[in-house]
Amino acid sequence: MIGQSELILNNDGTIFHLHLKPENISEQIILVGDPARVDTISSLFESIEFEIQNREFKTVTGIFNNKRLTLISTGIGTDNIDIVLNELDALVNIDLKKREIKDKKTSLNIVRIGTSGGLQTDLPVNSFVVSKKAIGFDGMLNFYANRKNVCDLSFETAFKQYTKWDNSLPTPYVVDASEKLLEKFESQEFRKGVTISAPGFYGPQGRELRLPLAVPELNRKVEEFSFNDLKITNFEMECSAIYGLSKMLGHNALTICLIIANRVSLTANENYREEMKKLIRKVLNALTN
Ligand code: R1P
Repeated sequence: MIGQSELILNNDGTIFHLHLKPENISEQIILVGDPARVDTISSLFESIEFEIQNREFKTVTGIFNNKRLTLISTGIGTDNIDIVLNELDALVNIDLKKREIKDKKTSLNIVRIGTSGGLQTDLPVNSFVVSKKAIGFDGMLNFYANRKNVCDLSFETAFKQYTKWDNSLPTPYVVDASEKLLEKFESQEFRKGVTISAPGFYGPQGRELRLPLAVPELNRKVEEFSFNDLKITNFEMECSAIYGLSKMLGHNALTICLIIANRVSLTANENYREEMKKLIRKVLNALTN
């Protein structure tokens, strides 16, 4: 039996942060960072069955293309992903009344639609990137036992060697996307890339405003690095933890991002919302057709 303090439930029986019961969610989950993006997506739904918000976690379950989908905003960062992934898994794989892990496990399909900064000159603003691999600069997965069983250790070693990784930073971890979900995005309009998830927007992604960086040459090395013909394409802040925890818990995960800034050409599209709507439609169609 899992203790009350370890799996906190609200008085109405919902799970602590997400405020959800098992029957409120579909097995097809779409994660976004921004709660407003949940509304943008749900405005395309044929019908809405359920809606709730607590803090930055806004959930809508409804029907698109005759398929039941659940949208959840995660807010920013891998620390929030730790909450969202563990609570989603508990909703399907733990009997909340008995506080016991179920014998029969359920696998969720978890797709993140995000915004991101490009790291290669041939990846212009408004491109769509599907993350084949995620590199976690956040360190979150290192808190779980046996994370090596789900990580690409040869990629990790090559990356650490090439960048002469500074061990005062969190140890980077590398996890692959779900092959099953990747197959739905084979079209050339989706660039297949490697995505770094950083534990911050400024220093951890090499942005220098008033504070100097601990490792000023890191972004240059990241841009140059390649391994088995794969280059690192983009920076965002959630993918690594989604891939890592999904693999450990037995779920399928994929991240697709709109590039809204290019860190090499120093360009950005602050008015990205129309492009985001195009990406949303493409992803919804790919998932439901
Ligand atoms: C930073 O501005 C936020 O935008 C990106 C980053 O991952 C981070 O969450 O994604 P979202 O637009 O999905 O939030």
